[in-house]
Amino acid sequence: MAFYLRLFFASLLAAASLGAQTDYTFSDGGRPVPYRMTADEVFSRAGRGVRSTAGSQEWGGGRILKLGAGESSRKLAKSNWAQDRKSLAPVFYYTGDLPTAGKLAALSADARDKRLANSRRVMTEKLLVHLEKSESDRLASTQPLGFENSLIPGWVLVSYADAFTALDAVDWMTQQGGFEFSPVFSRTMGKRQALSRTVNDPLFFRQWHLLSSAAFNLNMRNSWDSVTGKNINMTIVDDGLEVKHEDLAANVLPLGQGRHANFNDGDPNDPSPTDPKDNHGTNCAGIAGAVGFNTLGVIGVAPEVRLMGLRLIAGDAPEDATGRAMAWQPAGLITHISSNSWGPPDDGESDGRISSLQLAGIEKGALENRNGLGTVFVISAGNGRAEGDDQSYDGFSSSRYGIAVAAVNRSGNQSSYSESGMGVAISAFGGEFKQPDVTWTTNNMGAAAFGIKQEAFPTSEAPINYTDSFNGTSAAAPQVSGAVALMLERNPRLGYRDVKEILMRTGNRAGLKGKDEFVKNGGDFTLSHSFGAGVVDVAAAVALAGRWTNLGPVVTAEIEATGAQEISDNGTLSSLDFDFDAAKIRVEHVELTFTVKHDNRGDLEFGIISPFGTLSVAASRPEDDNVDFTDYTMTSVMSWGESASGKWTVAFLDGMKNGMGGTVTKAKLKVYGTAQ
Ligand SMILES: [Ca+2]
Ligand SMILES: [Ca+2]
Ligand SMILES: [Ca+2]
Repeated sequence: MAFYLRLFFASLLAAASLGAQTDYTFSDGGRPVPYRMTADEVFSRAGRGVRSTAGSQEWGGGRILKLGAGESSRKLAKSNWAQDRKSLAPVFYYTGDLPTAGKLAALSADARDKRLANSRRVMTEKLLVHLEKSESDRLASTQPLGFENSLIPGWVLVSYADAFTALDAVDWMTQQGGFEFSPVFSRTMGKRQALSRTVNDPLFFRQWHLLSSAAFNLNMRNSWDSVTGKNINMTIVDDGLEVKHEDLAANVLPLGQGRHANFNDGDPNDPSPTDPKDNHGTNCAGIAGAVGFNTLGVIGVAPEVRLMGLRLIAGDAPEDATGRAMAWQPAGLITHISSNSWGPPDDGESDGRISSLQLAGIEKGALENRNGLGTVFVISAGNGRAEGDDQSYDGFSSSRYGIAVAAVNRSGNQSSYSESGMGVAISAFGGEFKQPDVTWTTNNMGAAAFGIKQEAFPTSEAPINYTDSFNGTSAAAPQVSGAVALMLERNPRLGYRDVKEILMRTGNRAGLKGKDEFVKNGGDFTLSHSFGAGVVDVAAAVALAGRWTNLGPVVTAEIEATGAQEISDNGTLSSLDFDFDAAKIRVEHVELTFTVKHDNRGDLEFGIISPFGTLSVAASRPEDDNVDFTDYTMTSVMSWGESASGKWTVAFLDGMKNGMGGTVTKAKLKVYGTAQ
């Protein structure tokens, strides 16, 4: 017996010298259970008498403190007064839930923390011992305070002054031999509700676009259990960002470090609105990234995303400033997402062309930012449907570097204002004009902003600092921006085109009703000019992001037609054929660039027919009585996934008999995609 004990101590010492860990097998009511004690960690319930240490973290009702090299929790406990020692406890791990050290080291930091937290057991001041109460004097030398019967016959609960005194008893009984016992541990338990992160933001239940109980919603499901937009940076390009907002501030990157910009009036480094009526940016920011789980206000789709404010559209926006805002990526930081709820006028008569500086900014952002993976540009598709506008005429949202977002209302209808177009990629919830078919979000702080909102929306029920009156493709785009933040947290290696394709692959068409039908194209995408691929399905997009293989590099093919082609005033279709037989390309974007001479260009509609037969349409715009389109580009996503090889046809139609026809003097078709 003596020989055995000596061996036991030798192995104990060896274990202790290897990373301050000791393995035990306790008898838990008769069942052997393996544990490992870590001497370099200590649990502190109150934090009294123990300094805070780097690497410490919350666990259960207290904190796990990490000790320095050469320190041990036993020594630390003994150096504390008895009263303070009561708040401390030894830390064990249930080794049945621990992977090997190698596997543990290979996990991401978050995954490792979760594994450790779930297998962690903290000693209480009690031991469960196989003993009759009448035998209690056998433990006299361990200085127990009391004995009580446990729920297991023949086993008693022995209590000590504190958990470390109980640990001394553990060591004494181990050395003595002949005892069956186990410490009584504390552990954490998983909550079994469907969403294990409890959303405690009081206005959450009004945010119908997030609620699984709503007829139409973003299908968040359990996404927030694993992704919240952590470490993802998003610019809100708008009329300002209330950086001090009670429900945004924790997600806003600090001022004074070159992260924010103000291209309008006021401090050039502070994007806060200078006029309380400039609340649009603050509204958008809350939809994408209001702070979640803080018992305050609302919750964003990405409740831990980091926000940068770029104040650009509160006044007139210089083209170079617009370009800079698009390309924005402060030194030492990655700009993952650029959220844009604005664009050319939706009056149905503007040609929607954007400046080359703006385009260059987007191009730089998409091709160079994020170490070449590209900032993901999310852009509202436009609110001009009632004015006869069509998204195809919007050079910003239809840019091949952006993702155009259309709006759906509470009933699954295309919002009355939301434009259709050949570049619409995806949809989210913009609602309509009255409660309850509007969205809840953050508003500028204070009485002045509250008064402005109440005057505009007398039926508003939102408290000060919030609004229940936000709508439009402006509300839809930041929902997608938030979804993209969750996707990029799941898989930060996605390129900007990968994000767009994943959203389009996972869009939810169920029950949507719009001006345009859903049509299955030759690339197995079912798309509509009203909705693109449908409403964002957050859970599906995040899941697909996690198992995605990036698209290959972009390849292109282009053909320019020669000669002029008349467009008659009598409603006869004019068409041009383009022979792409040699193009071995899987299509993503198709650009049509043309010059048309016409005295009333709103008479015109345009069509692109792919070799598969998929039709992309830019509808005529009755209110556009302007003259000519000059070197003008439209972009379609409707043939995404198709093969470019074969005959493409571009059709021009003047369906308005008013004595004015026109001439096409230039037409070029360019296909972007990957090599087949
Ligand atoms: Ca909140
Ligand atoms: Ca428009
Ligand atoms: Ca005409």
